[in-house]
Amino acid sequence: MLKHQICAVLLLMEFKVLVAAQSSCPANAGVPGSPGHNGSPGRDGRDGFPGPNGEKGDPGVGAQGPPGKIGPAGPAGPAAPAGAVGPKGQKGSPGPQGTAADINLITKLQLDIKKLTDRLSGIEKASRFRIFRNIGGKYYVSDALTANYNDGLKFCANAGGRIALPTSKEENNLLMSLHAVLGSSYIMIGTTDIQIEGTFVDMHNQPLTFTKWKKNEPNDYRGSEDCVAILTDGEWNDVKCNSEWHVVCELQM
Ligand SMILES: [Ca+2]
Ligand SMILES: [Ca+2]
Repeated sequence: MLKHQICAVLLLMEFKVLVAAQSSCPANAGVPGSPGHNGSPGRDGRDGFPGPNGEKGDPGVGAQGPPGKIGPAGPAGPAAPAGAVGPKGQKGSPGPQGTAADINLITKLQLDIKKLTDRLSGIEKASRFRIFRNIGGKYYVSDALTANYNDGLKFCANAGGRIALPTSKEENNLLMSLHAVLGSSYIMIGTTDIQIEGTFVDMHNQPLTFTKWKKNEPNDYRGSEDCVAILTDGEWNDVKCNSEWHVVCELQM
């Protein structure tokens, strides 16, 4: 044990002597050692920050491309304002005289146009009535009016016609057929013997060319039958002019 304590004291003394010697006595520089070997390369560094924008480049000089497709039509523009009416032109020179054939053709066309116009006018008049039937060149028309002879005359004259008067079996049958439509028993027809008893005439005071008298008619019953009506079977009877019967007018085409 003592041995160890002595050794420790000696070591401590040696250390103090060494320190005192280093701090108070300059030592001689030693010989430099030889350079060491190069170390191995270091690891890659991190990416740096982005640099500033460069200057704007010069414009390109590429070749012109082909024309594009035609685009869709645009909306219509506003209408141009109407121009002022120009001055009246001079009268032209007369044309060459037409040939006789031309004149005949024009005359014929004018007549055809008049016929068509008259026919159209007649159809228009007939169509205003509730009932209208065509036969040949005439229309029988009616609004189912009942009236005495004088009022019937006025009614048909105002319609542009006259009281119906059949001038053939066909016309008589057509007029007779209107009984079913009118619900009538007597239809007045346009003939009288007012001027000369026993002589029946039409609206133009002309003798009748067609009649369909019932047996024993006209009888001028009690001397007071000067007008005529057609019965449901198509036969005729003379009747009083102030009696009111269905009126049918005829319109000539
Ligand atoms: Ca009579
Ligand atoms: Ca009679």
